[in-house]
Amino acid sequence: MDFEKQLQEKIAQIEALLQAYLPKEEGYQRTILEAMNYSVMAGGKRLRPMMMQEAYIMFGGTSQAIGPFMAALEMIHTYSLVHDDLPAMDNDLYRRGKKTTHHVYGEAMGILAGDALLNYAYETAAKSFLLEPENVNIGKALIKLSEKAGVYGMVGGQVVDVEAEKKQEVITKEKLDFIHHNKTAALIEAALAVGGILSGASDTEVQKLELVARKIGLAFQIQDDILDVIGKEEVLGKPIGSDARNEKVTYVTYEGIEKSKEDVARLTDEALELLHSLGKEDSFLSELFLHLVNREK
Ligand code: GRG
Repeated sequence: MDFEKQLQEKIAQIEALLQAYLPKEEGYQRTILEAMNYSVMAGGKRLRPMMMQEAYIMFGGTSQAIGPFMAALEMIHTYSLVHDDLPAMDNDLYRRGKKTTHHVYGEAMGILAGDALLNYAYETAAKSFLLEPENVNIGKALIKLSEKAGVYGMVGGQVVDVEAEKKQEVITKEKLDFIHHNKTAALIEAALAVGGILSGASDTEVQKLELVARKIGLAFQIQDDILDVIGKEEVLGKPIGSDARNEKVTYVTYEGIEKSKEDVARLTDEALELLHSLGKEDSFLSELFLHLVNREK
């Protein structure tokens, strides 16, 4: 089967999984349940749960216990986007070609929808215990997921980013690396690491998976910065040029477009070499990484 067809099938499977775990829209708090479902089901590439599943399969995982973690990671990713779009942060009105959550439901519901998704993510991930009670790695996977999403991961990166932007600070390359590693790469690290942990990969293998993810995460962020300069709005589903408008220092500011493109390709090559060194069958994951180098959205 060709890659594009496989990709679409995997997206459809992940969306069915998400539907199964998302809440029913009922009760007095119905509005927040609708806002949660709207945010998660508004589209998106579903890369993080996809990567998690591939890492799980790579190390021989076969149980359904990965499902709750896949859904949880996409909920955490979605909450971060919902909060990032709020007036207090980027104040964006469109994402994935649709109105942002606060643009549809108002600011208060936007905040609450993010809070609700973050809580619901852990409620969902913990259901893995019910599916495979004998898997001693589920607790370890929960710790990894929460670390990568929290102050020593994505939230930490976002804090430094927001602070630098507010102060209009001339940001060093070192600080920019910190931001990218945490804000962007940390959830990709969570994806590969949790997949590996749940299927019983060794600590050394999990460390290698995290390094693969770190490189892919950085490449992904650089591509995001490139697309904000030369992307097509109708493909991206959001306006371009927001970094320049916000006078935001990005990887492209430091390195220029051409060097940035080279770095995306170099980091991807390094990640692939490391991935192959694990000695497992990884063909879809490799193809997915290569696909991301040329992504237009
Ligand atoms: C609010 C705690 C908090 C964190 C926000 C995710 C994030 C941190 C900010 C969003 C802005 C941004 C450029 C983040 C870098 C990571 C990134 C490119 C996210 C978009 O991920 P995609 O492209 O999104 O996988 P889709 O829409 O495909 O799911």
